[in-house]
Amino acid sequence: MRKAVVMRTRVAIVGAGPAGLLLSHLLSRQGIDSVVLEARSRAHVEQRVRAGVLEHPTVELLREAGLATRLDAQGLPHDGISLRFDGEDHRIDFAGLVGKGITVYGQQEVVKDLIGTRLAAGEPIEFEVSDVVLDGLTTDTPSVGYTAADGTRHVLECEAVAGCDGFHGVSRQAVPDLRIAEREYPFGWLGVLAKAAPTHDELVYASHDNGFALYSMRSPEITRLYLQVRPDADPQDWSDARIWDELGTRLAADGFTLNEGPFLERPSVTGMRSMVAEPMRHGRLFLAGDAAHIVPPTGAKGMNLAIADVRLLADSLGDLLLRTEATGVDTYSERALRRVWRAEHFSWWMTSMLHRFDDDHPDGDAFGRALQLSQLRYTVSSRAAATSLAENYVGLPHGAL
Ligand code: RFL
Ligand code: PHB
Repeated sequence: MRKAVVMRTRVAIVGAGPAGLLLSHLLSRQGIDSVVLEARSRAHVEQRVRAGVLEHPTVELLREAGLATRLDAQGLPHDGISLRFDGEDHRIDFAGLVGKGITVYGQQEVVKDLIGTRLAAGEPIEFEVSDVVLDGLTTDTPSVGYTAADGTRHVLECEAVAGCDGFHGVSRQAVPDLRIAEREYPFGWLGVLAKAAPTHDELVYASHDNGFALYSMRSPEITRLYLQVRPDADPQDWSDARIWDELGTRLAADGFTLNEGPFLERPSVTGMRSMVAEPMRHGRLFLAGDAAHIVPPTGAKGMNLAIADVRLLADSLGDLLLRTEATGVDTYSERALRRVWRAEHFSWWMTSMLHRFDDDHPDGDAFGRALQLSQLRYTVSSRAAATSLAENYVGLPHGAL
């Protein structure tokens, strides 16, 4: 066998999603070099349509880190959302309740901004790597082996490894005695991106007897829509006409019209789960983002949590690698998990309140439905309850918990 090419960096980062890319940027601003290893191609990671909502603290961080030129020009600031039920809209006025808002800006745009910034600074990203193997994690000199796109084997020697490789990555498996808490939901989301001008300025979360629907957008020309479907639903069973028809039914409200338009990509179905893996650290390996936790998308928290994790991690690694101060890394998992569990609760709560459970599900009986409706009515009519939703949705300040 040919010998592996040995290289050195301070931090090896596995995964070029929002977590891995932002971590490399925040480290580089502290003068700490890192190498990002990504299994997929650049085109793939830049085109993957995912999250769309940036919390207030996420936007602040991206601005502070010098990453917000396009975000400030093209992001859509929103001051509230609507909860729609019984055919009526109930606005949650974020600005009035908590004095902050959110910004609608696609995750893949954040990813493009991060990749562009990194490459412009001459800091490479290794795309299309395979067979990633983590080694020596309980020593001060861990390493990451991988096969590069050209088939050559490499070993990256480093001082810390960041597992930012998402839910399907390899890093989580490298933590022994991992405790996993999880919940699967009996639904999925069918998501579509339509070339159609949004007819409503803010997101609409609609609870309907046929199931949940979400009205979102990406730009003044593009609408993003989701329908609750069965978790095993086959997108082939959902013709364009059926999707528009169902969206029209679930989103119906006085004075609301839905602009239809061609889909920009094939509709896809995402299953919904909650998962938290603890601890988020093993020796010199640190997990961040979807590698350590998953939330159902109803609270719009996944990417925001990934970003909150790496902010903590970048500061903690700075302390360790520049000042030989280990308190930050020693408490990273515990501090990150406080925000993770808050987001888990909020996402579970929004999901349980808004989705339709099947009749034979324990929460789908008459009692369960009446509780959902009662919670919706309370949330939109009590200032205290609406404020709690608003505070969680716009995002608690980093470090608040
Ligand atoms: P990512 O984005 O999955 O990135 C992980 C990267 O690691 C790569 N990878 C590997 N690389 C090297 N070697 C290996 N062995 C590897 N295995 C995997 C992968 O190719 C990938 O590039 O994780 P990260 O960075 O932690 O970011 C998390 C977010 O992507 C995720 O939480 C959000 O997209 C979730 N999410 C939402 N989050 C929000 O904050 N607001 C939203 O409005 C929102 N809506 C959503 C969502 C996710 C959705 N889907 C499709 C799951 C809506 C949907 C429909
Ligand atoms: C989106 O625009 O993709 C989006 C918005 C809010 C969510 C989930 C997804 O809760």
